[in-house]
Amino acid sequence: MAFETINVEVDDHVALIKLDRPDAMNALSQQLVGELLQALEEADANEKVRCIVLAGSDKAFAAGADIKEMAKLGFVDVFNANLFAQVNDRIAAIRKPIIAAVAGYALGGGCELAMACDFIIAADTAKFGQPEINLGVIAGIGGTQRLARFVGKSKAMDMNLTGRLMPAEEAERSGLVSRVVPAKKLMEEAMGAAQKIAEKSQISVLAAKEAVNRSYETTLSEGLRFERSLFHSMFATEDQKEGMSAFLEKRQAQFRDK
Ligand code: CO8
Repeated sequence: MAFETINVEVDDHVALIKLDRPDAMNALSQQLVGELLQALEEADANEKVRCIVLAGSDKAFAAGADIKEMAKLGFVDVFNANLFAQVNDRIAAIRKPIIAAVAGYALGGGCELAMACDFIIAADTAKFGQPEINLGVIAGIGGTQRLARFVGKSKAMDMNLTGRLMPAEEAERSGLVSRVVPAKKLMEEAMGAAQKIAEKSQISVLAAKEAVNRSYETTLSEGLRFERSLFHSMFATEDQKEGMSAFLEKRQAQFRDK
């Protein structure tokens, strides 16, 4: 199916999904959210794809849910439609890594979407925020929960209560993003990181993602047990033999995802 609000390209084992509503700062309309979830699921199911990069434009990763669409809704509408309820679950079910490449505004649902990815690489122009408080509502898909885990209570409260924007440099310092690069280098950096991931054994990539994500869902002792079981299971793979032999033989590993 051709998409109208996003663009998808698959090249060299990386699926690049770009949000594309330039007239609305990539606001997350229902159509865009539906297309995005479908594209993520198709990339996850595509054997050629080993890593996914999610990006917006130079001006905006996404300026949040579409306020024009939401303004007319009442409680019964959003409750019955279970508005945005699927977003977290369907993104969490994607097994391949998703890198958010953020330039410009990542606000409200845009910031939450970036946080639902596995890590965020930001341009020095990026601005993160949970400004829902200015609209008489609160964050709806993780802005009070994930943000507090990533940047701590004080900054999460500050952002959710005042609606202030956090610049890229502060976001890196606070642990919200993994790297900040000059805006013109953003896509090169994100695609380079995706290529690096694509070269690894997919078995260990999926296991590492699952293990890190488990740390946000469970106690430390349960998480450590989960990690150890996965670590032990890696020794049943051919890629473990290949990776360790290649190191000892001082050559590049040729992983076969077996
Ligand atoms: N929804 C709809 N349209 C938007 C949105 C939005 N969130 N953001 C910007 N636009 C539109 C503007 O209305 C404008 O359209 P038009 O030209 O037709 O008037 C166009 O984009 C350009 O915007 P501005 O003229 O405002 O551009 P500026 O450079 O002056 O400002 C800002 C850019 C700072 C991004 C500003 O547009 C802004 O503050 N936008 C709203 C940010 C916001 O409040 N976001 C939170 C929305 S609520 C939310 O996200 C709840 C999350 C629920 C979960 C979502 C899951 C997917």
